[in-house]
Amino acid sequence: MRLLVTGGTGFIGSNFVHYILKKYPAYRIVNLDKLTYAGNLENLADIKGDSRHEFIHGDICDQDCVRTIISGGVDAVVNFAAESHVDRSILDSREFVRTNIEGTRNLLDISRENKIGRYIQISTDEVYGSLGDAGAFTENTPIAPNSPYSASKASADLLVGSYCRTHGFPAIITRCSNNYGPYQFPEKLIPLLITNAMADIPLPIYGDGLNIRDWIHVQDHCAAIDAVLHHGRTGEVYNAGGHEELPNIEVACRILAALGKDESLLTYVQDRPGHDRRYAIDSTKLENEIGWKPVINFADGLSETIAWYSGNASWVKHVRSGAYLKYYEEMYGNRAWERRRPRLRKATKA
Ligand code: NAD
Ligand code: TDX
Repeated sequence: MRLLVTGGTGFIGSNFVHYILKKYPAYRIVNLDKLTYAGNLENLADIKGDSRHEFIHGDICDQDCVRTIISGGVDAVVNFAAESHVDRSILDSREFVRTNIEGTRNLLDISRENKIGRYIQISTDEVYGSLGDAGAFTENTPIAPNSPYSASKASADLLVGSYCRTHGFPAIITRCSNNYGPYQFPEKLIPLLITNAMADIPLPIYGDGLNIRDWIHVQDHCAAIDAVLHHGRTGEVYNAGGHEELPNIEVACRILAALGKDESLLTYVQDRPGHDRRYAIDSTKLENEIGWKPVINFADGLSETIAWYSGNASWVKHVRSGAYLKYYEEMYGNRAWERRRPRLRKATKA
């Protein structure tokens, strides 16, 4: 099988490239990535020179580039390429609309033109919006995105669905909960907290710290995509979640404890506008139909992830420099800092 993986130098994409090459030694991967701030060839340094992996520096919105790759012979497309950070979409949504919507349309049209046999759109649980205290998102939950990021992902999902129904295009959508693990850019909660704690920098907690996310290790997400790629039904949506719901403050306290750091580093800051309160994913469909289920529990996955960041100081140093410091100042510099003790008792009960 020859796969086109887009966004394969980012966090989940690079983990997926590693996963596939290890599990399927005969597969070939073409990896198309624009190398935005989130793309990092260091994530693939260990497979440099592996002839099964070909990296192409390009944009999924570029018609000629995508057409040359796909018409050159591709069995399936797995589209990870995206602008992926909610906070950045609040500052400026233009690239989100361009890459996440127009880029997806370009991939769909050229895949269709070349009669690609399978197309996997990597979407997110955020398209469903925010949950109250009870229940979980199923594939039938109505789409109700709240951020420009999730609105752009939801738009792409609607386009993919329309190509399935109108053109009989063989696409499948996956919607996964919050990922964590090696190679995640430290703008996202877990790597930001780990790398700040390692450097004794305050840990910014939005709002009351009681927003809840359902954490899944990136290896489990890769296994879910593998399952859908090989056994999923065309035209379907599959949710994937970790069954590990935790309030943010609890995650932060666990990271501090694991690193032997003091909770005085916790710092509550101004909330994210439109901040979704709770996500939880019901993956019954994927579990019953294809037999996938997550196997890495959060306690083990988090300690392994902390060990990875601690053991990869040069990766962390390269990533947390230049443009990252500028971004950090813009995002956190003017956010009314308020140091106070965590409300862990309440958080644990939530
Ligand atoms: P990421 O930001 O780490 O990586 C995105 C990658 O896409 C980068 O390598 C970047 O260079 C590339 N890219 C951006 N614009 C491009 C363009 N126009 N053309 C080609 N490449 C481009 O993101 P991630 O966390 O790895 O997420 C990957 C996908 O999974 C995204 O579609 C995201 O919406 C989805 N997702 C992420 C999570 C999560 O928790 N991180 C959860 C569910 C779904
Ligand atoms: O500094 C922070 N402090 C904080 O309290 C950051 C960066 C985040 N948070 C909170 C906001 C959220 O409640 O932590 C939670 C997780 O935030 P993010 O890591 O930004 O993730 P989230 O907004 O939940 O979206 C993620 O999951 C779904 C990914 O970024 C998306 O790409 C994916 O689609």
